[in-house]
Amino acid sequence: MNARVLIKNLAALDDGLVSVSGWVETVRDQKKVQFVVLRDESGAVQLVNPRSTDAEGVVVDDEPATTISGLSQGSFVTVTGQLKHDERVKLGGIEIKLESLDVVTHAIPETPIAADSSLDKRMDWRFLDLRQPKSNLIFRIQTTFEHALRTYWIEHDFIELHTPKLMASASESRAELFEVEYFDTKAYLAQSPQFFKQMAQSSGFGKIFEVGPAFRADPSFTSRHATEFTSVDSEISWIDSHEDVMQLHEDLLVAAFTAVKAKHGEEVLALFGVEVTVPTTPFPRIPLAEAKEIVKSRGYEVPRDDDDMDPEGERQIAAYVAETYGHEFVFLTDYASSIRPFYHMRHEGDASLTNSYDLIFNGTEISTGAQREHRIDVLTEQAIEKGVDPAEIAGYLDFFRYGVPSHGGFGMGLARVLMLMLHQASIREVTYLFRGPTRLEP
Ligand code: AMO
Repeated sequence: MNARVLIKNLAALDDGLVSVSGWVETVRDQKKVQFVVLRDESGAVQLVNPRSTDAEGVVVDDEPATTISGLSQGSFVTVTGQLKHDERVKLGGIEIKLESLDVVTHAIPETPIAADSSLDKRMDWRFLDLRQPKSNLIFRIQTTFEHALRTYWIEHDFIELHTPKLMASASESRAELFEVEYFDTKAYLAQSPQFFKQMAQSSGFGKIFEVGPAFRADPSFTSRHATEFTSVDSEISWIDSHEDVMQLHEDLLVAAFTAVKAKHGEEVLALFGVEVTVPTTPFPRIPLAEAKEIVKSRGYEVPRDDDDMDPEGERQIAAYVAETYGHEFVFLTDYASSIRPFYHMRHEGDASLTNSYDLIFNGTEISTGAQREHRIDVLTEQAIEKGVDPAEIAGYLDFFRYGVPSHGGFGMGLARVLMLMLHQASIREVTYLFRGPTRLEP
């Protein structure tokens, strides 16, 4: 038997006998000839089966014609046949004239979802929804994106970590914390690898990264929040300020966007109508207070003066940056201490501001980064000021008592980046299996 060929590789082959496997997308069962469009993970191809006739010219029911007549959409099959290049064939200029067709599994003919089904319905049947070429492309892009980040980290001597997701205390804040039974006690699901990526600095690891799950008991139903998401984290020692973290962050994104554009740029344009743009460095940097003024001058006032940028403010500042600098990214820097966690280092000489940033991409936050406070006395004071009981985070505070270098890092939501890169309306579209307040299945 011929070895299986991926459909995308057929075009490069000479005419001759081939074997392909995949699922049935459409069947056109005509009187004199049958057409099947077969799809696999790499593309689609037309199969053609001219019906046989008897001596009087009457069509006879032979194989594989009978099987094709009963073939339901979605069934998985293996076929062999003669590959033929023919410019007249719309689908890729090739077709396969069938010699045999084996049905591996029959699909129930009535598919539960259609192209116009609601997002929620599609998510109920995610395994079928993912058969769409667009979904398949999203996860190939994600693979390339992560691979490019990892290549950058490895080439720059970073160490990969897998920090535990079962924790004895909160890792970000007491809000949005999942509590789980843990034998005779309680454990919490990690909201971020924050504490343990900082621990690696105290351990003398220098530069680290982690790509792993993070959990937030966030009851909201926005398009950009999930209760479980993949967090892309990195942390580096010996920095002078958050500027060093921002430089690392933009270099990583340039590497990842370059790889995605090179490998998938044409397909993204064809399927999503989106041009992948490799960002130029340095990305624009705007202190938060100034960004709020800019947004105000555009006619939108961010509610409450001491608060974070809200989603509309993020969209407005992104529009300003796009118009002024032609850039899709902007670092908003120097957030007020009042809205940042206790572990962010504050400005020397102005404790009201932090050495921190948020990264906005196409109008939505994708990341938070900061220089960390590494001086144990200042860190403890800041914790107390924020209402964090030092006794509760005693293990974390110990990391700073036995020597630790200056350091900083960032956390970035993987799905947010993909959603904004591909101009998708929700992270549900770019998450393999979304988890939200009312979704635990499939
Ligand atoms: P922060 O809480 O801002 O910072 O989270 C970092 C990034 O993670 C993503 N994110 C989410 N994505 C989907 N659903 C959610 N519920 C969700 N929450 C957060 C966002 C966000 O920008 N420890 C710090 C990072 C650091 O300083 O290193 C932290 O977790 O893209």
